Amino acid sequence: MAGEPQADCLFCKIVAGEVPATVVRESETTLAFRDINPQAPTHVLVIPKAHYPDAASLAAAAPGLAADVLREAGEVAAQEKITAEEDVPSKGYRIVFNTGSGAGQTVWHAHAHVLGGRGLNWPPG
Ligand code: IU
Repeated sequence: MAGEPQADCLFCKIVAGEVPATVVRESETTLAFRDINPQAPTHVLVIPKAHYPDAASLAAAAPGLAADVLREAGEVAAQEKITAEEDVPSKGYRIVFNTGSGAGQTVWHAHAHVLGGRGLNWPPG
């Protein structure tokens, strides 16, 4: 059922405390932890505790929860001191939801990547 924990889901196991993670923030509905393979000085994943396979299905089924994830992504950026500063190229951050294997999604539990701490190129690879 939508939102229910999935036995074979890595991020559900992190939420359950069965797999370790370096948690940087937690709310009633979300968890934020450091990516094990960081692509920038700050690389934090923000997930809903409930299981939805990707961002679009999360937003469709539980829009309030999708908003919680986005708000927490902003709080992570503030906590990590990577929010935008005029004329400081290493400031500012990116929120990314890889969606589908062709776009790089490897874990089928919705997650926002919060990336920053260096200048970020556009377009992304
Ligand atoms: P993706 O957008 O689905 O590719 O993101 C999954 C991320 O989960 C990826 O950046 C991995 O490095 C990260 N990750 C993790 O943080 N901890 C883990 O145990 C595993 C993957 I497996």
